[in-house]
Amino acid sequence: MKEYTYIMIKPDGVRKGLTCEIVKRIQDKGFKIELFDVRKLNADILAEHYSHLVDKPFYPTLRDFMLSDYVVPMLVSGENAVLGMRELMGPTNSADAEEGTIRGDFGNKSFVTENVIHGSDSLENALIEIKRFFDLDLTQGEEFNFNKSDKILEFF
Ligand code: IDP
Ligand code: MG
Repeated sequence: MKEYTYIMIKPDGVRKGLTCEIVKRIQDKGFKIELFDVRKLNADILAEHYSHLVDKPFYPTLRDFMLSDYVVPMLVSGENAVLGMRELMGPTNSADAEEGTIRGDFGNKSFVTENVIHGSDSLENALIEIKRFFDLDLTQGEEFNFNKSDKILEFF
């Protein structure tokens, strides 16, 4: 089934100049980047995005990191895109991530927060995150005709 997932290069990935390398890895795996953006997040959208973590002691560190620089939100599609992207990324802690995964190759192995990339963890959350970051109402498995020029005008 054609799936949609929400991917976001985090500030450490942008600062390390990894945007093109990550885009290439996503495309080489056969996925399509439907929408691509560069922007700074604000505290409100981040607290929504990480609502499962706002009460954790490390949340202020995570928030300051995520707001520290530009991020690259992407809407990615393809067969098995949600799980396939999680595999390409590797596990949350870069120290546990295998070589050849994005986090394994580029994440900070001494600091779990700096793991370069976000990817939705379920089909349902992917749609919620796509709505949150791109204001699009998608359905998994359905074709959608993306009007890229509209989105570019909307977000820049
Ligand atoms: P995920 O990004 O692999 O889905 P989540 O548990 O949703 O992992 O956590 C979101 C992000 O919060 C992680 O990618 C990482 O940047 C940060 N994070 C998760 N757990 C910790 C922790 O124990 N200490 C510090 N930062 C963490
Ligand atoms: Mg997560």
